[in-house]
Amino acid sequence: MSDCIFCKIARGEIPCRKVYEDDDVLAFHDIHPAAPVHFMLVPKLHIASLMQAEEAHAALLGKMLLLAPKLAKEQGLDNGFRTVINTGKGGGQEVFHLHIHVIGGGSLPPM
Ligand code: IU
Repeated sequence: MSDCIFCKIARGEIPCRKVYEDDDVLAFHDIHPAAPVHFMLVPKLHIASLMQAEEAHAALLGKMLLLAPKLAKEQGLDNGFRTVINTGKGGGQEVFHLHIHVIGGGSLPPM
């Protein structure tokens, strides 16, 4: 989607603090971190939210989930981390391009 901010970041049109990139996925630090380490994994393909994810996206979603612990470890989160996917307005989603938050490095309150 041409006017989606995360699509623009994924295309390199808007700068980000990159954590990881391959042909399918970009990871970058959140501009308003909720903890000492807070980055997001986004698919380069525009999927508005988890509600719009389909069977055809299964491998992509699996790849993102498996990247989360790998990148978290690279960011120093040896002791664990939290993953969050806000979905839809009712789920607190603000940017309508699917993303997985990876948060850690401090003491997180129980959910
Ligand atoms: P949410 O799951 O849609 O609520 O989270 C969107 C996140 O995207 C939020 O934590 C923002 O700080 C973050 N973000 C960003 O890192 N860079 C941006 O240009 C924009 C939002 I817009």
